[in-house]
Amino acid sequence: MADNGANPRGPRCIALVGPFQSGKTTLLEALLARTNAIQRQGTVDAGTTVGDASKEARHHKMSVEVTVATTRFMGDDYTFLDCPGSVEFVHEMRAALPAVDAAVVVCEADERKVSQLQLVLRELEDLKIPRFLFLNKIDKADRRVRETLKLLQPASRARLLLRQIPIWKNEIITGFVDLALERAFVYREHVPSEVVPLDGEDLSREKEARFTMLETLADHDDELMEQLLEDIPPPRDKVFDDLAKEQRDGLICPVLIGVATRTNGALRLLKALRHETHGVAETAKRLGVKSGNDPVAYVIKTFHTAHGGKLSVARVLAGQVGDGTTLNSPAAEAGRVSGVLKLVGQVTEKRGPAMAGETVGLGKLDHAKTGETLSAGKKVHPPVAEVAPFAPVLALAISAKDRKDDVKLGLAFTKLVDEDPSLSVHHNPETHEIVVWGQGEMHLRVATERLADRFGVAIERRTPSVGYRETIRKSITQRGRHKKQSGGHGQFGDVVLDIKPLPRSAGFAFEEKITGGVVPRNYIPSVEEGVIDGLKHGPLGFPVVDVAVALTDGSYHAVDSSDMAFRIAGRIGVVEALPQCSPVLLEPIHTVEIVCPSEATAKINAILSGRRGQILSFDTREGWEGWDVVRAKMPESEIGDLIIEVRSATAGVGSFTFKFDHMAELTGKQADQIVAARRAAAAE
Ligand SMILES: Nc1nc2c(ncn2[C@@H]2O[C@H](COP(=O)(O)OP(=O)(O)OP(=O)(O)O)[C@@H](O)[C@H]2O)c(=O)[nH]1
Ligand SMILES: [Mg+2]
Repeated sequence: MADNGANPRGPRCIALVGPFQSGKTTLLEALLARTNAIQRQGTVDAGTTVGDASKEARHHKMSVEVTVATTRFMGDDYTFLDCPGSVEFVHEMRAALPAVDAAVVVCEADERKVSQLQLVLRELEDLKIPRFLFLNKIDKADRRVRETLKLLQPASRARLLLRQIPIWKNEIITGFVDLALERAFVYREHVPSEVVPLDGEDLSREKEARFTMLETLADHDDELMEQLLEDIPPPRDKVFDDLAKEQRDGLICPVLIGVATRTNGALRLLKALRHETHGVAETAKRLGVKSGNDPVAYVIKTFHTAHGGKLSVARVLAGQVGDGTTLNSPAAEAGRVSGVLKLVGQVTEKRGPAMAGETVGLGKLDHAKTGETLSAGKKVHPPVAEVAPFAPVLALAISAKDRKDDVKLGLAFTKLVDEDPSLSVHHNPETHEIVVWGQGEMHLRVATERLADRFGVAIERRTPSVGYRETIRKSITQRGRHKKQSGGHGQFGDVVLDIKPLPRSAGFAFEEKITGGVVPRNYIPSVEEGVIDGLKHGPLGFPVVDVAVALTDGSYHAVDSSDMAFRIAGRIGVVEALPQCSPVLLEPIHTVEIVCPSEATAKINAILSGRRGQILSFDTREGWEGWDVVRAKMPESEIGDLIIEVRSATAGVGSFTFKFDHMAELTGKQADQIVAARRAAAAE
């Protein structure tokens, strides 16, 4: 296995994924430094990394979007996609994954992050993407790597296979032994590790660990098993072949170790990627793309640049994409490529056409969307992947500080949602609020920061209104009379209304029982309009629902009656009647379905009960070992910030979906507070 020479696999696209803050962005920096794409390795803490270059990411010292960087290593191009680890930005990762050849899952020896690791590994397992585990931060390790692996194993369906073991000196890890190569290395800061003789205690530990590794490989290779049983040392190439094959078949996940901040382990990782990951041909096959001349590309991410133009990061899966190529999506024409760019974070460089396997920036594809498959053949290529964003869990009401920015705000939102489909924006016509839905507090905060930073719109944020309603519990007969004599023409309308409650969710019904023309036919629709006017704001301050109103009697005046007069009379009748009908508040109740690791289920139940939730059931989550699903009915007002508590009870991995179920009466102190708050707001 020569390290140099021609490599038929060509450009690779590799995702860096893993739990929150495990060191992905730092590892990208290390890989770029090691391959000389950058002069010096920056740090996240100093804000000098290639990744996380946006103002928002720097400010929060976390990744909030995918960073794309292409570098060259031993004659091949590698494009790394550094994905955010926070569950609130998981959509970025999910959209990026389908087109990659392999993933490096960066993790730490931290039991609180095992569930997050499981979520990430599941995505990769489901998509059948070969993966390495990079056990980072081993400079801080205080337990043996083998124990760490035991801790992490439940997160992975594939066997975690230790490829490297650390060399300890005085309780500090000073280097590692590569078990496949059978070579020992001593770490040196920011320069490649030095090969040292493998002897003494390290050698006996190596022998033992290597045997364990080979045994695991032999589980799926009879020939190797025989060799082990007969004590024949297997050829090194065979071991490498087995490693690569079993990883590709999803049977094992090799584990490498390192310290991203010091570039330790970066070179070995690069070599593993070089030798053991396949190129675009295999990836295209997995995605059902036939090789050929017709271009097919997958959009990893699309965004609006500071200069206003659109840039789409795409991996070419077949054919060639150059300046002027017209690309279509299954939905519509995406546009004509104007500019093909090499990307290293925010630094871009114009380049020639991109061949199959390359990951590049494509300019001016005005209609391209994140996660879309673009093609230029006679027939539009079907989507290679469908990436539906998770349902949003947290909402924020937003308005422009200055009303004259309303239009600008609308346009900015269109762009933000275009870039990030896990964000959605709704207009509430009843409250005139713009409500933004997202994946959590930080997600929404970053969205609002972008509005200010990138689009220059200053905004105000509020908790969105809950959709309260009110209804009545008693029937009444009420007269509504409107009479005005001012100068010439007067106004006269007079109606008698029977008002009664209807069953829940029956809405509103209007009936007329006029006999003898006491209210002329042509005025009756106006009476109904007036009634509807009167129901818009009930005595408690909310729209009134589930009532039936019948017009039973009334009178008119030949000259002074008019549509307007009868409309006003209808409204007066209702407004005067409702306070006497024992009005009651209605609140929306939703069915909520929470998924969480089983050890958090008791906490989740407590959270739900504390929020007036009525638990309906809890079960094991199908297909998810060690997870539960809890169903409950819960008031909308309690769902508002539920995600914050659910996340803190589940180390960030719990989530929920909800659906409107019914309206329920709310009385007592809580109802009084809501009504008082409504009155105070109306008086402002
Ligand atoms: N001690 C030590 N710290 C590290 C190492 N790698 C990263 N860190 C630190 O861990 C923190 C998080 O690093 P990042 O590279 O931002 O982690 P990330 O995985 O990209 O974070 P997200 O993208 O927000 O999930 C920073 O303070 C890094 O300096 C390492 O190998 N050893
Ligand atoms: Mg990061």
